[in-house]
Amino acid sequence: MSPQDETADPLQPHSHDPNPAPPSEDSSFKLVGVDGRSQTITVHDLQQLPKVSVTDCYIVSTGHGTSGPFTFSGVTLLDFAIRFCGEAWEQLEVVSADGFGNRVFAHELHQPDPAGPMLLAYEMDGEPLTREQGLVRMIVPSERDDALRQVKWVGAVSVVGGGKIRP
Ligand SMILES: Nc1nc2c(c(=O)[nH]1)N[C@H]1C(S)=C(S)[C@@H](COP(=O)(O)O)O[C@H]1N2
Ligand SMILES: [Mo]
Repeated sequence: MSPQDETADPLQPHSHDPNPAPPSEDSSFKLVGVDGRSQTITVHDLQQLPKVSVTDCYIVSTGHGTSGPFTFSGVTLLDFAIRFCGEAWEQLEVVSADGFGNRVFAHELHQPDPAGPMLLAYEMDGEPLTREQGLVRMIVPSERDDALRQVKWVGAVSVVGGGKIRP
C-alpha cells in the first residue's frame, strides 16, 4: 500500500462498532508535542480557555440511530492548538485509550464548517459531561458519517508538525 492510501490510516473514518464503556475513570489526557514531549491536560486546564457552545449537534450513526440535537460546550480545538500545540502543528491525532481516534488537519480548524467549530467538549446541554458520556469528547459538528469523528474519552492528542508524511 502506498503511504498516501488513506485506507491505511487508522485515524481516517472507517466502519466501526462503538464502545459503550469508558476505558478508564480518568478524564485527563496526554498532549504529545512535535518534539515528543508530553504533558497532562485536565478538564480544569480546558476550562481556562474561552468556553464555546455549539447548538444542534447530532451523533449520527446509521447502525445505532441518531441522537440529539445536543448543545455541546468546551474549548475549540483551534484555541486549544494555539494555546498548547506550538507553532508548527499541521495535524492533530486525537485518540482514545480504547484505540478509536481521528486525525484533524490544521486547515479544517482555520476554515470551520458552517455547522460549527470542532470542540473538545466537557459539557452537554449545560451539564458537565459524565465520563460515560465521553468526557473529554471531541465534537465535529459537520460530521454525518456514523459518528466516526466524535471521539469519546480523548486519551491523547499528538501533534504532527509540518513536512511529516504519516501513512
Ligand atoms: N473512544 C471512542 N469514541 C467513539 C467510539 C468508540 O468506539 N470509542 N465510537 C464512535 C461511534 S462509531 C459512535 S456511533 C459514537 C457513539 O456515541 P454515543 O455513545 O454518544 O451514542 O461514538 C463514536 N466515538
Ligand atoms: Mo458509529
